[in-house]
Amino acid sequence: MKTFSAIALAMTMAFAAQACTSAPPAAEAQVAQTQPTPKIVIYHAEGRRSERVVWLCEELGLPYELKFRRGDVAGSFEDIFAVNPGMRVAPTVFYNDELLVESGAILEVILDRNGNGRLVPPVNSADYGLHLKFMHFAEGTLASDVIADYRVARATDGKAPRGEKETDGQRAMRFAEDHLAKYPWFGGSEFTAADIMMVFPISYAIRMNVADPAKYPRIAAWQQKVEARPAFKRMLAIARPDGRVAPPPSLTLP
Ligand SMILES: N[C@@H](CCC(=O)N[C@@H](CS)C(=O)NCC(=O)O)C(=O)O
Repeated sequence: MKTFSAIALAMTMAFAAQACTSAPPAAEAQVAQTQPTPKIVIYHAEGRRSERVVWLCEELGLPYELKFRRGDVAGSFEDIFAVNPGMRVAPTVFYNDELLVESGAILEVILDRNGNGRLVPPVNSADYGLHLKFMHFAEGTLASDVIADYRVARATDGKAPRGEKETDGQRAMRFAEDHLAKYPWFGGSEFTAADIMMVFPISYAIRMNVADPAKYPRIAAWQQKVEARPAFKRMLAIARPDGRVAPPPSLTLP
């Protein structure tokens, strides 16, 4: 099985070398004090939700091993099936010997055990409720509604929905846009793991033409901010080195 290890990449790519060692020393020391550094193995497919776990580890400066077949999404999924036959899904993650699925839950496990308070607002703050809302909204509402819109369109005329009546996915995008009128980040005043969760369904909605980007200028500005983060760029270089591989086709614009 051909695999790619973030650690191996870090040895050969100058910027990746920075990637795996770029957390502030103080933060790394804190992680070491709270929990022993785990062995995290991320089963990944390029352009898929497993990028969230890579990005989180990069933000936290946690070491991880990344397994995927470069340029071969179907092959990457075969490797996932071999270790997780009950649920062939990306991300599939081993945290030491625990097999984890469901990206939001995986992020929460890592944050609870090794985050040392980073990327989550204090539990008693007003931001905490916002953060948790969008941690769950990302998959529970936005991703499911946007993907349902996409599938309905693909099963019918293949056209981007651009009628006056909002689709469920567009309604969810508007809800996110309205939130950003009041707060700079999905978790309130600071960048949190909720922002990591929101990137996939938002970029899917825009890329697949489910939603018209002109209607969501705050989302567009937020996307620029998150994509400018050094940890996001490191994630792209490591987990999506050749850009998107085998992306599904976008809906046809009118
Ligand atoms: N809610 C799950 C969704 C995971 C999911 O559906 N992942 C996609 C890739 S983005 C997948 O593995 N699809 C199966 C396939 O393409 O065969 C999560 O957030 O982890």
